[in-house]
Amino acid sequence: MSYLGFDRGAMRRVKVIDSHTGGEPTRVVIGGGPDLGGGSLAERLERFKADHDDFRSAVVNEPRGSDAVVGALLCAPVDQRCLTGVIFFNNVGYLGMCGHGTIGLLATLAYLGRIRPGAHLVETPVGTVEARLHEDGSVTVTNVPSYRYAAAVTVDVPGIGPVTGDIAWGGNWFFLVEDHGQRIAFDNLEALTDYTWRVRQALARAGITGADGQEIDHIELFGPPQLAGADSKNFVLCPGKAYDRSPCGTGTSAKLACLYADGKLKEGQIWRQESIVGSLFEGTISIVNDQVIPHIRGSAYITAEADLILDERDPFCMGIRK
Ligand code: PYC
Repeated sequence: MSYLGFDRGAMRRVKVIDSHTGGEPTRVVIGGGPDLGGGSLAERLERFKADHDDFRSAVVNEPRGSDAVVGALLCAPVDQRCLTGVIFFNNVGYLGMCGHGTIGLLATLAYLGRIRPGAHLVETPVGTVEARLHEDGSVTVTNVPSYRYAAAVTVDVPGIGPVTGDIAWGGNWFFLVEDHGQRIAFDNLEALTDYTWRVRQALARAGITGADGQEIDHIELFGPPQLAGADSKNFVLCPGKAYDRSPCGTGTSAKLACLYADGKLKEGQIWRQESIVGSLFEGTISIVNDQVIPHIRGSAYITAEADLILDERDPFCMGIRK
């Protein structure tokens, strides 16, 4: 029925559940997403990029979302032992893995009554991870093998000077900097964003990459913790220039791999990573076949259950693109 041009039945609806993990939002698409066909998650990610990038923007960008929102599209898994497959995306593109997003995904599926406490396998474009839902609602993500790719790499950053950091993989590529002279504090967000954005651009200009020439699109700074019991506080710049409100699951995985490589973290030892907004992840590692396997524990809370409306007459129907 059409009323003032609104034909509710004809409008495209996307069913989503919103949550936040340590302050960082996740929007899980549980209905109305594009059909990406078959094949591996990595192949379906390529189809998502090529044919449905406007859907990504519609779900996470303004006016429906914000720069901080990470979207999660549920996909049928290839490996039938897996609970689901998932492709994570953000304001400018796609993520290999997402730690806070996986915690949000498990909380979402628990909220929907689709899972019980216990271990569940989740397929991502960069590998299968395990996510354990605990009785108290918290989630431990056992991430993909993580490693330090290069230690003490120096890049010359215009307006700053030489900056030295480690390049590490935690499901995404990170440049991790300890010695930066910045104050890691919530009232210093603008300066932290400016500093890390300059570092990221300088890395790209200098051709400094992760393995196989992959772009380093996350920059992570560390400083002293403020929370009692925490080991460190971080600031993480995400690919689309938003900062991670959570301690960043893949970033904490990269940090654990570097600590292990430096002999500063043993198997089973707990590392408590505080985020820039004061939320906390607990991380440990196990060593399997000489590989560092990070385990990241955190909690997510549901914030909304909604239908996104995609009205073709809306000039910003597919979001305001970056
Ligand atoms: O938790 O891995 C993470 C993450 C990546 C980008 C934002 N959050």
